[in-house]
Amino acid sequence: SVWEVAPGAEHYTDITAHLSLDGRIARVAFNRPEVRNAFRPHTVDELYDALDLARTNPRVGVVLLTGNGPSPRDGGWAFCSGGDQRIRGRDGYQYAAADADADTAHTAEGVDRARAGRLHVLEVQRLIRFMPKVVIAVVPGWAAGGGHSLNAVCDLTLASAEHARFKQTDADVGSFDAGYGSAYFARQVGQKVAREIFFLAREYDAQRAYEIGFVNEVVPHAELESTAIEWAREILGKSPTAIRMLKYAFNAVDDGIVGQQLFAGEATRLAYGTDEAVEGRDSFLQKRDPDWSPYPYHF
Ligand code: 1HA
Repeated sequence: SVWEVAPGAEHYTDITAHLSLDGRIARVAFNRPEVRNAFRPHTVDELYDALDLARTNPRVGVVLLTGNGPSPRDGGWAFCSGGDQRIRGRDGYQYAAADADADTAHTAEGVDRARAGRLHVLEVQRLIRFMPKVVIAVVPGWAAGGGHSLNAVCDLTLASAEHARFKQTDADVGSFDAGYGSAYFARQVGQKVAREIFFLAREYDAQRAYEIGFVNEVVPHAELESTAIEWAREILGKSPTAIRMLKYAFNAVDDGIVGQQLFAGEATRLAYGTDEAVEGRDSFLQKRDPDWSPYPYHF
């Protein structure tokens, strides 16, 4: 195999996390194929943890987000079908009670009422959006509801020709992702099509999604993962700083001051590398006036 289990990932139950043998590509996968990779709060906790480990690992340059499959129950494939509707409460998605048994863990009786309902997949969306690395959605099957939104926030998408399906079910189930899942998604595909996708909640196959513009390439199912690795390797051949600045440049226009802040942080890092900034620091530490004379006002 090209993968080894990522350090810290051994205890995950709802996802898997791997690193390529050279440590430069992370593969994070939903691992609840029997429910089309729906997420419960615990899934989201693990996802956040794995993605943050990838973010803070200086060797990792590209992250693949995908879904394991097929379902042992019916052979169906999924990227992610969004929030697990069985444990959705009136204040969000519920943690299972510690003493819930297998039969009640996914029912109203099995929830931990001491812990508030969660909508923290939005924090995962922000982590994907804000991390200075390319995140590729590798879509082997269904991307529905909140899974569709996760696809929207990833930088690139590769989809299985045979099995990938996209459907925005939010309005069917009385939910709405009014941020990246819809408003930003409309930036990708245009307003009319985005409104169609949300208001009608129809099903779109990989080819149609490619034509609309939210899939980068339609790939034979058997080659999906190897193609994702090829794309990752190509990106790893580029300058890390250029990729980082470009991702933040693409984000900034839609992300307001937070987008500017992230881009600006990288600009600050670049500035810190200059002799001019070193002079600013040194003059302070040496309690003398700074000498800016070597640094012209560029035009
Ligand atoms: O919108 C948000 C948020 C917005 C703001 C802030 C936070 C948010 C957090 C989450 C969400 C959402 O994700 S709302 C949208 C929730 N998701 C859905 O409405 C999708 C529900 N699933 C489906 O529509 C379909 O299952 C499917 C189109 C993905 C696949 O259809 P298919 O191939 O016909 O399979 P199906 O038989 O329906 O599913 C296989 C099994 O997986 C079923 O289990 P069974 O009844 O046989 O025991 C099915 O119930 C289960 N399953 C699928 N998706 C979910 C699920 N179980 C729980 N939750 C699911 N999401």
